Amino acid sequence: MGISYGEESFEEIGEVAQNNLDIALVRGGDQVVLKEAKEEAKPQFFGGNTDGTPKRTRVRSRAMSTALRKIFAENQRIFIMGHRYPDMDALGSAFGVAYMAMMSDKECYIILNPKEITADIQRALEELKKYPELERFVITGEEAVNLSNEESVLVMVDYHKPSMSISQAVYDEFDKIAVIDHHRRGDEFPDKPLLTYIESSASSASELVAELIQYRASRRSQVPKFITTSLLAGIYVDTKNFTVRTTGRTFDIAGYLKNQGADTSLVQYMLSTDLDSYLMISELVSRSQHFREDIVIAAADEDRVYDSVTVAKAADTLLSINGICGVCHYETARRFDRYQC
Ligand SMILES: [Mn+2]
Repeated sequence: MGISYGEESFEEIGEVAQNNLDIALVRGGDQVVLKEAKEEAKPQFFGGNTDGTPKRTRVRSRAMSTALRKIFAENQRIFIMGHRYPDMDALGSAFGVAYMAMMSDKECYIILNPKEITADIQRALEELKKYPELERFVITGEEAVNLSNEESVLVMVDYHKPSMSISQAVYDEFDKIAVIDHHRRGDEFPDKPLLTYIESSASSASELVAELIQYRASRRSQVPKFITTSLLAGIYVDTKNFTVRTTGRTFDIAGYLKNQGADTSLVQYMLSTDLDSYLMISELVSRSQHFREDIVIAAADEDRVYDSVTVAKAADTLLSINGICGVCHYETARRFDRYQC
């Protein structure tokens, strides 16, 4: 909750209350932030972690790295799952977590649904074939349910809403759960997770996970090239090539990944567009119409389904056109009940 009061206008008090709510979310939720609507007022925190600071700190990331290591030490099998139709950020962060499990000498598994693979993930999986020792981590939801035991933990990466899980059966199977995400926390959330690392100021889950790896890495251990490259690709997609949500820390960690052997031309390849999807993107772009001078809407046919990557790329293409500052894909907006403007 975010609460404010004072002698300012309702609008200003409302703004401070909203801001307080944001602070509560950044701090991990489960708390109330109260602050009077005037410049010099200090916020008060109730519940959650009372003496935490609202800013993202390296101390916190180091603490998370240690906490995760402890959770891994207490378990035998580490299962990692992203959101449905995973993108490179979900896959990159999943492999990053898998690397940490490897450093703890644990068995680890990454859950993917072969029926929900987009073109960029397909290219990454092709590349993965060159790394048989990593490829064997990838399993289906059914396999995960069979493999899970008392000493198993599930790490959710790049999402936190249970209903967005690649496999609902896998989510239901676990009561020990850790969450690593960069999306603003919503209402729907797992019950009593062992660890919650939600940092909405981070560009991507890959950025968060790469930082966790950085704190654990020793000079002896070389992070496999596939993993550093996937993490970097995750940062690329979520920041649209370092143009949005990018902070100094994003560049810091990108530099670290590059020094660890990340291959930028491979990133380019993984994120490239093939002719079929290029044609679908063009199809959407060609159907766009001005809604206002600076906003266009691309409305698809009622019965035509585009995957989210295609939709996002079409929106990016339209946004790169001079004078356009908002793009709205009608079907997406209707289905997900939100506008990507
Ligand atoms: Mn992401």
